[in-house]
Amino acid sequence: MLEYSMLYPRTTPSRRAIAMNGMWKFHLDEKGEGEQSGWNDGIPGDDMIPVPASFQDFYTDKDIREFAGDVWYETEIFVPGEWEGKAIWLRFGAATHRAAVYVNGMKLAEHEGGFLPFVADMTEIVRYNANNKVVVRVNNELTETNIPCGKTITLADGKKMNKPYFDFFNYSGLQRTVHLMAVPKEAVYDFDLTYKLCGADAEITYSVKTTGEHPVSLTLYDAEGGIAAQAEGHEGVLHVHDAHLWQVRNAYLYRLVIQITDDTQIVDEYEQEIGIRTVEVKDTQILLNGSPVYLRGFGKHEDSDVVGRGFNIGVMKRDFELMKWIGANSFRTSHYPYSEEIYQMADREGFLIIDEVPAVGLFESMMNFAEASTGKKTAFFEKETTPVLLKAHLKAVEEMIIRDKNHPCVVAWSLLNEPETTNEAAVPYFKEIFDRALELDPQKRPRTFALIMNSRPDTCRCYQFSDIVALNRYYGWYVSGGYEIADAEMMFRKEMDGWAALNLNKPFIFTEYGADTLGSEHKLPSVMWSQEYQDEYLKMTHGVFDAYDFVKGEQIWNFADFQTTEGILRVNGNKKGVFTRQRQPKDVAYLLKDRWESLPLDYKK
Ligand code: BDP
Repeated sequence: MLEYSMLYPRTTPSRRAIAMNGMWKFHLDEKGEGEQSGWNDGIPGDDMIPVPASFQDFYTDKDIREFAGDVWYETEIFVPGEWEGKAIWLRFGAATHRAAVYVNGMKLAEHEGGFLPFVADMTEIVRYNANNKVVVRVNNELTETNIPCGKTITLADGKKMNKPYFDFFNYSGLQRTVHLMAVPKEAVYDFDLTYKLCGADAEITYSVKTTGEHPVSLTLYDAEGGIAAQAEGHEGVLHVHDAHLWQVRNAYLYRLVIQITDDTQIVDEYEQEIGIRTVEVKDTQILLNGSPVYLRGFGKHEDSDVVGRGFNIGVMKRDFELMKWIGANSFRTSHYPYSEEIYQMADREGFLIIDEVPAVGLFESMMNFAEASTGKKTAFFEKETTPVLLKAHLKAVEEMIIRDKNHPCVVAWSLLNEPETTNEAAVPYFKEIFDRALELDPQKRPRTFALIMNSRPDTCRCYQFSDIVALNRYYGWYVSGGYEIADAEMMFRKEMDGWAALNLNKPFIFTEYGADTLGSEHKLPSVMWSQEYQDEYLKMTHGVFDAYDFVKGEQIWNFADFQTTEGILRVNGNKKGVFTRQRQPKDVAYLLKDRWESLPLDYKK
């Protein structure tokens, strides 16, 4: 059990939640002196930046953009006197990658992992009817003992630099909303829901965890506000007559209200929109409410101009409009759990989400040769530090599943992206992660991970853990691109024949395929990087998907161009977007729109 509740902050008759968005004081800790110099009582300087946002892209100084180390934030928050008697929390949507929180000078919380929420409980030290000083130290250094993996090096001039083992810019800071919350001391802590469809009716089996002993009651309201079902007790069943199901791109949301009451009054009330739907894998099918679905959509990033990975409500809206326009029905939250508001929107819009934990960069590379001097290659999962990494990874899986389990949009868990799988040492590591996910999820949603190119039918030792086998494949881009594309297709089909021969009787999906393309380039006949080549590449790739019945989904890499570390393989970022970073279509968007609008939802049923 986590030491704090993961429930999304809401104002209800018994609760208060105030978003602390705005300008916060900000200071880089270049010398790593903040802790000793008492910055917990107040940070130096008078610079201010917006929260939520990544700090990197506001400044014109490259040393700031590339900064590795501690950055400090400070703000003041007024706590109303009428909140006395409640628990007072600061709830961080995320702090990337680790943080310490101080209120009125006192350290109240520390959290590791940059993409999931945590709470600092300030009840004991709060000053009511007064301003309280909030200081946050955020550290953005990459390590091999936390996810996502990378390392931090020191340059000859003494400056530190992050070296990600992954292909997205190491944006960091307070990138999601911080809330001030007042919650009753006896409160709803968590709840689980599982669904069963019985003809036209539905049964919702629930269990509610509270922090006290008073009785619990649940009321389910339909979209018109009518009462659809009621139940009493910490555990039980809500019987919904003539249930409206939550369907792909046709969402129906009920409002679940959970109350704790004593003889005279409501002790706590929490509410959340929920959708009635089942999800399961049967043979090679992915079934939603018992009917086959073929996934079409994207691997995405939280990434946009100026605010970087900061949650941007306008960009979120634009992205959903583009996904609807192009005929998508799903996306993967590559490569980390996204802001909670994005899942709320997917719940309303009926998009299916493959929810991914930030386990990326878990791969052997030239940088990771632990025993390089001896010439002996150590596989990624047999390092001395592997147990520490596993612990951080398990904790992220726990936080993600507890945070997201009640969203109807979440239909699968992606537990790693492109890990090393060809060495036997990966097997026990995978087993722990996959077992834990199954144990934590009341709905037992399918689990998956994205297989890198060299994890093939003959080399991968971990595909058996997946309920849905997810492939990231770049035949015609990283392998035999350009005029060699016919060879690429042959190799691709050969690999797919290899999977077919294994007869796994599981659905396969493509969680990545794509070609870097500059929105500025046209060339006839095509060359790699031109829009014409992106079209050609997709036509070849889709032809292969269509030839294998067990392929039950395609999520192209990437929805939009996104920022990466600079280097000779990246032209100011990764350009595999179907849309530019400014969210305008490349040619290929029209090709995808034609295809996706013509594919039936139950394609290859
Ligand atoms: C895969 C990664 C993804 C990269 C992509 C690419 O999963 O993060 O951005 O390839 O190379 O390796 O474009």
